[in-house]
Formats: sequence, C-alpha cells, structure tokens
Amino acid sequence: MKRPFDPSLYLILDLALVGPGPVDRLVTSAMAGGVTLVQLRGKAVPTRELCELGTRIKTLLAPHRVPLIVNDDVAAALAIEADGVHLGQDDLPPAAARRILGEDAVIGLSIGSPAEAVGVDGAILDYVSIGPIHRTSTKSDAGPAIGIEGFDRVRRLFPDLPAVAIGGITPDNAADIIRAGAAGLAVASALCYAVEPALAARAFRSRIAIAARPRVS
Ligand code: TZP
Repeated sequence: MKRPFDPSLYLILDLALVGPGPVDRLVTSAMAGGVTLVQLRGKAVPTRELCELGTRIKTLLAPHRVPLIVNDDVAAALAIEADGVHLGQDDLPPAAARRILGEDAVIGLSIGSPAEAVGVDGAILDYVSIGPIHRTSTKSDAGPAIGIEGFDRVRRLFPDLPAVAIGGITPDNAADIIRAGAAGLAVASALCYAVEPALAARAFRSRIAIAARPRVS
C-alpha cells in the first residue's frame, strides 16, 4: 500500500544551509510548528554521513508520522529506509527508482517548465515539484523564476498529481501559491534559517489555512 504523505508544508532540510550542528533542533522545532514532510538534501555531504544523519532524523520524525524523503540519492533512501526519494531531471529515472524502492515508496520529481515535463510518466510519480516560483539563492542552477503562471502551466500537465511549489517561498507569498492550486509548499531557507523554526512553520500554516478558506464576496 502507498505510504501516506501530506506535502502541505514540506521542509527542505538543506544541509548546506544548516550545517551538521543544529539539525535535530531544527527538525523538532519545525515539526512542532506544523511541517508535514521532510526532505534531506545534502548535495556535498558524503553518503555515509548522509545515511547516519538520515537515520537519526527518521527516528525523530517517526513518532509524529512525518515521512522522510531523500533528495537525489536512491541508494541512501534505501539504506535509511526513508519513505521515498525526490528526483531531479538528471537523477535516476523515476521508473528505475520505482523498481528499486518499490510500489509503496513516495517518489517526487522536479519539473521547471513544460519542456521538462515531456516524456514524464505521471503514473510512476506521487507528486511533482514545480519551480523555482520566485528567485532563490539556495539552488544556484535552479533557473529563472517561473512565477505563479509558470507554476500553473506545469501543474495542468499533471492533473492527477499533487503539485508542490518550490523556490523563494515565504509566509508572505504562500497564500497566493496555495490559491493557484499548490498542494504543498516546499521551503528551504525560510525554515532552515529561522531562529525559531516552529514560529516560522506556524506562520506558513496560518497562511495556508487562510488561503484554503472559501472567499466571501
Ligand atoms: N529546487 C528548486 S528551487 C530550490 C530547489 C531545491 C531551492 C528552494 O529553496 P528556498 O530557500 O526555499 O528558495
């Protein structure tokens, strides 16, 4: 059976932003504030270190039923017994990741434009992550910001999948993105750099709740 996951507030735990020290506190605090999904992103971190850290984070998340997704690295996801993997355009193809991780794993794919969606079989995926919506300095090769319109163009190509928005997302722009049809917000710097991640996560949650309310005219 497919593992349940809620992408509504998706913490990108980017180790380049937080360093190895305060990771446990950040994760615990962000979860207390309402983060529903965590991605471990450690582009420059040796695999063994990533696996040790991932195993520790999984132990923190498990009692709260918050799933852990590993960025890019299918072998690390398997070693950590993570709930899934998030793939970029140059990573292992989703079908191969599915064969390795199994039917119940959560598999997401980054898509930045309709061109990148060509040939993508949505049936293999559990969600798509679309962006960068706004300018970001977290990912140097993220490409230009595509805005809400760009998000919408890609989202419509995958009507059966939850569309997660990513890139430069803050509490101030969150509501507009949710109203544009995002099933979730993937956030790195606004949570990883927060002095009190719980407060930052709560600010996102309140904007998500406001955006989800029906508008009264
Ligand atoms: N993919 C597209 S933009 C991005 C990634 C990983 C970075 C998101 O980070 P931030 O700090 O929330 O803009």
